Amino acid sequence: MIRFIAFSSALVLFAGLGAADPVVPAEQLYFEHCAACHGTDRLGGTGPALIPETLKRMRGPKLATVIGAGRAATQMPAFGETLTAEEIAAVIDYVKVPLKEVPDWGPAQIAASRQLDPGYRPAAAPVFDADPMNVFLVVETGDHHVSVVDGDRFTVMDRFPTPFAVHGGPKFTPEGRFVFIMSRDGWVQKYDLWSLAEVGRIRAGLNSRNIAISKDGRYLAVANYLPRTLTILSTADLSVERVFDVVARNGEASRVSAVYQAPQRDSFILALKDAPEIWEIATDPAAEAVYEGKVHSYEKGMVEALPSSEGLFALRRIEVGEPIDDFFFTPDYRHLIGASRDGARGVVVNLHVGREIAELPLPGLPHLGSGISWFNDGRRVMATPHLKEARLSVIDIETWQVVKTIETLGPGFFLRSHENAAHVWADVFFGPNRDAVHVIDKQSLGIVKTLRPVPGATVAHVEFDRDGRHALVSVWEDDGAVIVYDAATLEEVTRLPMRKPSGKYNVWNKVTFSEGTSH
Ligand code: DHE
Repeated sequence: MIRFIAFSSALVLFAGLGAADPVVPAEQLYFEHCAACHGTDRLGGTGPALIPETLKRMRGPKLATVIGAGRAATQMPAFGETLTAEEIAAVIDYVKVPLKEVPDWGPAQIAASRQLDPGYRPAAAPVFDADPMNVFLVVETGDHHVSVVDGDRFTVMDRFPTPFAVHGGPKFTPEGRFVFIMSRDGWVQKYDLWSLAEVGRIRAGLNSRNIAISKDGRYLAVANYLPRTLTILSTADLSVERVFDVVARNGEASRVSAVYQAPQRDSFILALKDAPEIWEIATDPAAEAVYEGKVHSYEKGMVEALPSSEGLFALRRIEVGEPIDDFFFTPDYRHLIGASRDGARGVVVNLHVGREIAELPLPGLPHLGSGISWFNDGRRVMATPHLKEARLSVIDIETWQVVKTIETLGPGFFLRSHENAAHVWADVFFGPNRDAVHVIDKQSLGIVKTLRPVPGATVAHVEFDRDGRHALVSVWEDDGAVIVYDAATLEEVTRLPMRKPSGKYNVWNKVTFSEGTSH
């Protein structure tokens, strides 16, 4: 091994200081052992990107364990025999250093990453006899697969590999046939639920946040952290329709906190994470919004400034008091409730008039993206968990008052219900009671039962079937399970073994924008 001397302390490994052992720079270790799969630029290859933007968001085993012991069911080998503990620590320090430069990832690079499956043959009708609108997708984060589950018989109809580290909800075309799945490394995978087959994939960003599909199902918006862009893809063939540089009015480039479809408005709505702006992008070709700014248009050349215009992808900006990190929409998509990650208050933005109209006391990191709404005693309320406090806040969305604070056994991540269900299910994701899920009466707002599906094992995320008769709960462990409960009796019906299942998504509930689910 070569001895390097001019390297920053973060990148240099001193193996046995004072002894005769060689000093091996971490960069060299990276190139020798990691670059072949993770890329010389650390942006990923057959393995995921190794950059702080992705790594600091990963839950699960510590990096040292992954490097030392490998990752089961993946091509990640164990380096415990090849590298010393100090060498492993040095590689970890190395991959935690931000990239000096973010490479260009514009329309040309995105388009070049597109891979359509040559073996894909679209079926004329579903290749199974289950109700195609009552199918669930279960994201299994343990080995990066998705299981396709028949929502009546609770059997697995297909299990397919996904890109590494899928995050957020997959998005379905309006008729429920195709689904799009996004990974934190910016890959978007298209899967045909009728044919039970992958159609293709494309890397729409280098580090991405979430995706949204347009009302007509023709466009998919991908919210990116790296680069500072919003990519719009054609859902038909995954080609690039448009890449917006996300630049605020003040000229600052910004990450996108998240993007969602607003069905009644026929638009995408996104919030900028680094600037106090909300963007609305028309998905209706007849939209009257005014376009401002610069875009990349793949078909028309690299960068162009469109004239102030109306129509498809017209952009409207709404200025707010501070950047919004996490947000929720009222079911009519008239109001957005937003919160910044460090703040203790929420703001209500009226999207029609384009300004803040109210404030809400929401300390302890409300996780508004998990919010759901329902009717309580004739008034519409929404509820949100808090990532740092053991409680749920229930808010009247006409008066903007917190009507109830429900104390829980620990901070939770997700909430779920269904129009036909009497209860809200709330996991306790953090702390000593993370094996518990509370079942809360939608009218009395009291906890009626606390289930512990597998004592000691983390419980995360609930999803209902299309009729709201069953609630599916994830046991978020490597040898975990999805447990099906009768939503009325709260008794277990069956359990399906799964590899660290996280989100579950019912086609019907998603395409109909069920009020009990997040979108
Ligand atoms: Fe998520 C959805 C943000 C950490 C699992 N998460 C979302 C969405 C956002 C978000 C904006 C909505 C996207 C959508 O569905 O279109 N998540 C964040 C964070 O800011 C946070 C706290 C930090 C981060 O890592 O970025 C975070 N999320 C996590 C996790 O640690 C979880 C538990 C495991 C993981 O996969 O990383 C996790 N997030 C999920 C899941 C959904 C999700 C399962 C989809 C929920 C749904 O029902 O739609």
